[in-house]
Amino acid sequence: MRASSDSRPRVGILMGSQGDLPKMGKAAEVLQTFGVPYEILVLSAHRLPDRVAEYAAQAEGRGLRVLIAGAGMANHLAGAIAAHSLLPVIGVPLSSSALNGVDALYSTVQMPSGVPVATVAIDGATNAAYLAVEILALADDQLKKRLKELRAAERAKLEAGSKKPG
Ligand code: RP5
Repeated sequence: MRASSDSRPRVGILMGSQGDLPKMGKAAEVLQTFGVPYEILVLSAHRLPDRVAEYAAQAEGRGLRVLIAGAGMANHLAGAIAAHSLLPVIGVPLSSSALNGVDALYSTVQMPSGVPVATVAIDGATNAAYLAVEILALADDQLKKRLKELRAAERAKLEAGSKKPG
């Protein structure tokens, strides 16, 4: 089920290395659940800087609305993407280093004023995707309805589990 009649990718999921796929693939799983068209690709801020700039500069014109960028170490892919685009950029610091992602967290979250990156938790690709869906839902009633249903279902599940026996 598509979130809109336009089938072009709405969310770009980017990662600094092919090795990041097991973590960043979780964002893709969430977007699939909501029927949000997405694309997923490897783009290293340091190894492919020209392609990062080109991708970010062209993303909005290609129909993308939110970009999710995950990288480990001090790759800082999300910041590099944000430098070249006015789309909302969600950064996912990844725990692929000896510092377990704290290095990536700091480099991703500490953006200079005016070039924001909405940073989620270390390895928080799932929440990055939920945040992307919430952003898209601002202009998509069907997505908003699905988000509300999901929250209600989770609430009901918790309430059922917290009922006193007998
Ligand atoms: C970062 O360095 C990548 O995002 C990855 O998490 C980490 C290691 O990358 P590889 O050296 O395995 O490509 O840039």
